Amino acid sequence: MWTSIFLRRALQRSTSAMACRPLRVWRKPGRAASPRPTCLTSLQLRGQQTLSSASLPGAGHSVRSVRALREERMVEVEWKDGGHSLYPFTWLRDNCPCPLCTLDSAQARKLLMLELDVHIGVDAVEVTDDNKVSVSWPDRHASVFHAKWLKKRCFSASARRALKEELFLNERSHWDSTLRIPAADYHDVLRDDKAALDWLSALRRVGVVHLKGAAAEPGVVARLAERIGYLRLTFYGPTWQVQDKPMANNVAYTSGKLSLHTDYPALHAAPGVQLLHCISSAEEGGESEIVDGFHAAELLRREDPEAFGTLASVQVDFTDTGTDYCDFMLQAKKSVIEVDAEGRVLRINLNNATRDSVLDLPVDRVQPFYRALRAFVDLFSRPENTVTYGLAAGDVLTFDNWRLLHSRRSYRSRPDQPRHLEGAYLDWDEVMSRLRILRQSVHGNA
Ligand code: OGA
Ligand code: NM2
Ligand code: ZN
Ligand code: ZN
Repeated sequence: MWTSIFLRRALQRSTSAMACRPLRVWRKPGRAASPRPTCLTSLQLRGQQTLSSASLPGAGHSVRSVRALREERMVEVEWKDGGHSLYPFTWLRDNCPCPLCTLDSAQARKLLMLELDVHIGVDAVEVTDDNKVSVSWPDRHASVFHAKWLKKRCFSASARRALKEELFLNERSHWDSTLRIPAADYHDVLRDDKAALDWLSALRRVGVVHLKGAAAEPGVVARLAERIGYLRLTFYGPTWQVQDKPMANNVAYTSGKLSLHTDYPALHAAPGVQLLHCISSAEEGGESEIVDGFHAAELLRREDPEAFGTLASVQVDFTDTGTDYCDFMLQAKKSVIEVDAEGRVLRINLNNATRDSVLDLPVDRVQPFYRALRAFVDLFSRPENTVTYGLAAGDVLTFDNWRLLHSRRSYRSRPDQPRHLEGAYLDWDEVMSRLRILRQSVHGNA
């Protein structure tokens, strides 16, 4: 409730300079406090400064002063570099780093929600001699926060945006047929942290990296998965062999053409990352194309918003039945273009081979669905959007299976040496985890 009062007051103040008045300020007994009169306009301005200063890497995180804003129930930190940040009392209490509240060995909260007073007040705040922020609570508990820790968690919009990007690296560079696929050496990424960091950073940002120089024998994708963490087991086994197989349990295990697809939409949680290692190439054919599905989806959104809307909303059934690692009978429902709550494209799900004949739509929505799907396929298949490449023995294509579509031309194997790729999947959580650890070890703590 106080929040709404705070906001209402803030709004009132912001509409009239005359409404500016000092906020009630807590003063530490015995120390000459230096409360400046504050009004919403300055609060807003300070918020802005905070955001920009807090979001700049390397910006100072030394505390000039702290005070408790009792009415707003927040601690205000003034930074030496000029910015200010606000921290709600409840949030500070919730995140007390003391050994009673935090299990240091797990870096996890011990404090239970049932133990947290969500209307807590503050007795006193001060800057310690070693530039930390100390908060004394009414129940005699005390919390001491590192300035750097606080600054990173500043609640301003730009600081939150910067931290979100640091944690999740969601910024992508979209591409078309002019892409030159980033390349790295297989042995370098295994032995060198900087090379591994560059590999995974490009995998995240661009969505595809070509690793070269691996041996032309099985085991390479498993070794790469181990370098990251662990691979994602599916019904096709821990790693899987793409070969022309009799009685193939998947169209990929023939010598036929595979149209542009993402792998495994029949799983609700489709694998995030795919590794494809060429052990033996075809005598003829077998080349691949890739497409940036995020780029294609944005083009569709612009060129054919109706088709985009249909593909973002219709839940398409996917199915996969057979026996491999063990027997399976999968069903999943997902949209071809998956978007988040803000409408940003998260994932592309499309494999024409496993798209089910079951179509959960009112009959008059069927034809519009096909029209939309065909519009998307036509768009991403345009030569200006596709990149063609051929894998040679020892090459590994690593790519974002939530983002890229990939294809294969039909092929003919050498009589004595069948075409053979070995593949493996990983999930983005594990890949991002390794990326963060590598960033920390290569660039120091982030
Ligand atoms: C697959 C696949 C590509 C190829 O197995 O899903 O896309 O070149 N294979 O065989
Ligand atoms: N394989 C290559 O969605 C799919 O069926 C993609 C998966 C067989 C593991 C192919
Ligand atoms: Zn504590
Ligand atoms: Zn595939």
